[in-house]
Amino acid sequence: MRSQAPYTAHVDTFAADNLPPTTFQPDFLFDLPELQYPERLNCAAVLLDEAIERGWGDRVAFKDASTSWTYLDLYHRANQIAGVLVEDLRLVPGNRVLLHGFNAPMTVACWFAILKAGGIVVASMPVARAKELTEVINKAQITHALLDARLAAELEKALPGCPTLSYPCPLGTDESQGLEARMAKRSPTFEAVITSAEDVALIAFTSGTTGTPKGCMHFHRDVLAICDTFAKYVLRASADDIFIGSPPLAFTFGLGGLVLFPMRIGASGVLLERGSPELLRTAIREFGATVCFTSPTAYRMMADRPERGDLATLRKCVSAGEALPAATRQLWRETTGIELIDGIGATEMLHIFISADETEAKPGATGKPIPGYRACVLDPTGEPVPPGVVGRLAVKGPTGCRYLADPRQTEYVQEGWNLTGDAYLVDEDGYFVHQARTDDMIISAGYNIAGPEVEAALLMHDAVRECAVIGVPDADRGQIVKAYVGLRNGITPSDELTHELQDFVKRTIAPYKYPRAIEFRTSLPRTATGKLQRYVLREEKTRESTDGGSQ
Ligand code: 3UK
Repeated sequence: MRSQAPYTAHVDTFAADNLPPTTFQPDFLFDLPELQYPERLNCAAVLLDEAIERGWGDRVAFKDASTSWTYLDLYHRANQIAGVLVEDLRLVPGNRVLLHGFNAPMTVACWFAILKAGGIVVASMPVARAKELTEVINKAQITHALLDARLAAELEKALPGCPTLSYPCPLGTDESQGLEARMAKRSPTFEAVITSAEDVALIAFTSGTTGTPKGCMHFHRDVLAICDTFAKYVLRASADDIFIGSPPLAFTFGLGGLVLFPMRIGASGVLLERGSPELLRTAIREFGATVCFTSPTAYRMMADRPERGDLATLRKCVSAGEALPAATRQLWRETTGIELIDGIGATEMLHIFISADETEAKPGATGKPIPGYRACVLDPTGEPVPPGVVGRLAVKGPTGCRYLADPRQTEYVQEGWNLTGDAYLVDEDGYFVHQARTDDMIISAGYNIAGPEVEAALLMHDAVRECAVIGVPDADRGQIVKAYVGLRNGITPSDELTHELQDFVKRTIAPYKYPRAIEFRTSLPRTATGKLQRYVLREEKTRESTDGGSQ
């Protein structure tokens, strides 16, 4: 019998050709009724064209400092850009398109245009440098680029090393070859390419702490699945909500929270070019935002001396990217009256898979597997551990890890489970409690110590603004716990303060976990998405000891 190849709209089959073999892919679960998607589906048409069909055309879709677009405005622009991609830039379904811009309505229009035209979106952070862009472009064999003209210099540096990229097109310029000039000649209607639900829609690159970045491939149906699980069951926002947040759209946390979730329900999103905690706090008031997506650190900083009324419009606040310390949860509740919705997500999983809404939240715990997902904690041999025992977090659901041509697939996916690289335990109530990234566990004198637990304790002290805890080599103990501490404004480092912080930790958690070394820093190394880079501190330490040894 001849087996029939599955339907695809992709003429350029690069993405499908580079999917991991089925045996290396995770199991996928579609238990929920809302996850029964049709075989043919274009997620951009569902989110945008169907919004118009539903009569949402006059509602505000996106705002930024200077623009306010209705759904109809967004629809017309996305269609014109799709026309430019196909007619001017010869895009063929399945081509990869780099989207290199700030969080802005125009970036969202480009995102929809690429998908409506059957292309695959590869979004990059505005802060990406030529080296990072080159890696991404070559890895994903990118043919087209839509980029903010202000970021053109960096891409130009990358271009000589990127033979596949033939069609870069700048936006935000009055050049005749620029996107806006080309759009003016294109129709505001565009028939979306009828993709398969299993055609690749996005290749999202991991923020990557070590090694070359990994491209995570997500299908058209995956984009809807995150709206129909986390957003529908945990966030439970409404059409009147105004979403806001700091994560870049190139980070899937931001894409979901600021674009996909509001659009799935006809709500609106505020897009900020720069999302520092101060700017975010001011923008929340200016735009009357009601739903916020940002990192634990940003919540902590926003709670620091807000002006009266600053955060008053907020209704729901989602924290992800890093573990949420209990002190930050408490501070946010005291400042705003809002119980944070913590959720662990990953680029490989597209969005959040363990969380708890504001009524179920438990301080210090992330939550439980959200509807549509299953999770467990495994020992080194792959067997589930009993409650209370720390092991490796394993998860499966409607989304999962499919690396673009990467041998690390077999590290992330084992026996059908996605292994996120996090150490977790499940407590007596069935809540999943984050311990550390598996590589951030510290082993000191035979004890396992999770760096983030020590950080959470330090953050309860009034003097501490931010901190990072790592294990550093020690002749007697193998490793000792070392804390790098940033102090709040007006507080100066001293030996007394070191002792006070050490005693404070000893009183707060099991005393053997206290930081034997403390170093004060004015800032800590973070990724473009705001995550602490503990490995940078570890490397610094290794360099110091090798340099020291050679003297
Ligand atoms: C860590 C957390 C404890 C964890 C992300 C929401 O962060 C996202 O994706 P990344 O690929 O990183 C994944 C890793 O980050 N992490 C994320 N959230 C939490 N640790 N508590 C949390 N709440 O180590 C995870 O493996 O950058 C987050 C939505 C989409 C995302 N891509």
